[in-house]
Amino acid sequence: MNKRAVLSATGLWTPSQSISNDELVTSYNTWAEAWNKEHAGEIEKGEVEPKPLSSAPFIEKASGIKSRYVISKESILDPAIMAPRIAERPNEEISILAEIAVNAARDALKTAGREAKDVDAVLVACSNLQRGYPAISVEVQDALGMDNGFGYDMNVACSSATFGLSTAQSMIVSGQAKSVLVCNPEICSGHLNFRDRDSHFIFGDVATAILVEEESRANGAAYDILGTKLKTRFSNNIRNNFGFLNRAAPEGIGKEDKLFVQEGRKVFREVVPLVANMIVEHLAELDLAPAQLKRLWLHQANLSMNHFIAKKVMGHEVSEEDAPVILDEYANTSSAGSIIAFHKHHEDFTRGDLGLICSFGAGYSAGTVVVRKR
Ligand code: CO8
Repeated sequence: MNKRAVLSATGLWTPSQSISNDELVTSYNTWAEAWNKEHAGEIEKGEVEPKPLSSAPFIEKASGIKSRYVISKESILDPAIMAPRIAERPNEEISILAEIAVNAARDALKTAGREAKDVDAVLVACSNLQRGYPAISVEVQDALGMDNGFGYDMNVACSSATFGLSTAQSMIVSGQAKSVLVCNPEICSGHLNFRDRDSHFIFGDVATAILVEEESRANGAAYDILGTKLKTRFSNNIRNNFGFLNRAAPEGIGKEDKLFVQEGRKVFREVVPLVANMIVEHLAELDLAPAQLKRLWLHQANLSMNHFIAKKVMGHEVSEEDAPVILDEYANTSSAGSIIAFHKHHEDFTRGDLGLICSFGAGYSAGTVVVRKR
């Protein structure tokens, strides 16, 4: 008989520094005004467009974001730099991505009352991997002190965590592993263009972890994983052309598309129906009605996007209790967003309560995971 998988615990690591919309906008506008002054002649001749100014009220109204946590605040806000500054580390030292993954992993293990030796596999599933090899997950495995098992890295952009959860579930069901740690270290500030007015406010840094175990190991705090559903559909509307072949291009590093770029409006329009339909389909496949769900832990990219999706699924306006928001404090943390929402808003669940974790983003990619409190 197939084994069954449970979500035993989640973990969270949050950077100590946070940037408010006002701070971010002051930095951007200082840079933009200086740039416009420097290029006044060309602007007057119509040779270049002036840099438009950003606005904190716009950011909050358009996205719901009020602040974001970052690893390197000072350099991001310095108009002369406007990027994180994270020093390279010697090979003998743990890499920053592995370090924050380990912090979140330890939090999840502690919550579940487990030790690293109880874990068979580590998946590092996130949007931006620090290097090609050795896999970050193998470094995490080593840093946690796991003597056995294996690890590999996965990237499905904002859906990395739900795809990772689904992979972990499959490993348990097939008998390949009894306990899998899925880590989502997201240093989004590394790939964000802080000089692009349309996207400079979108992302923050964080790490989450999810412990998925065989049912026989579960304690009372765990959640049955009733089902997972994954979907991808190719789109150029969210794209980042950074990669190892950049140095091979005769034209050099080239355009600003080696950082995050998106057509935000198109993403909004196309992803809302895709995700709402997917949730309804997934619930129907499990013989569940939307009204049976106590909570939607949705991807945290845009507040109105979540309102539209939740309303389409539930058939009525939803409260913050039905679909919690962490976007205001954390901004978009890519794959970690729905996991932070779950982590911070599940303690009131009692036996039998149903909820849905849902991600969506670049690819396009979307993942849904239906869970029931044991
Ligand atoms: N300040 C003031 N005005 C602004 C600003 C600003 N900062 N930005 C834009 N405006 C102006 C525009 O110029 C425009 O003016 P006009 O009407 O005169 O042309 C007006 O405001 C409206 O602009 P938009 O149409 O762009 O504004 P929207 O209301 O659409 O809001 C959003 C923009 C918030 C970006 C919104 O479209 C959105 O959130 N869309 C969904 C995006 C989304 O979900 N993306 C998912 C990406 S995440 C992902 O997949 C992970 C990728 C990997 C992570 C990598 C880490 C970096």
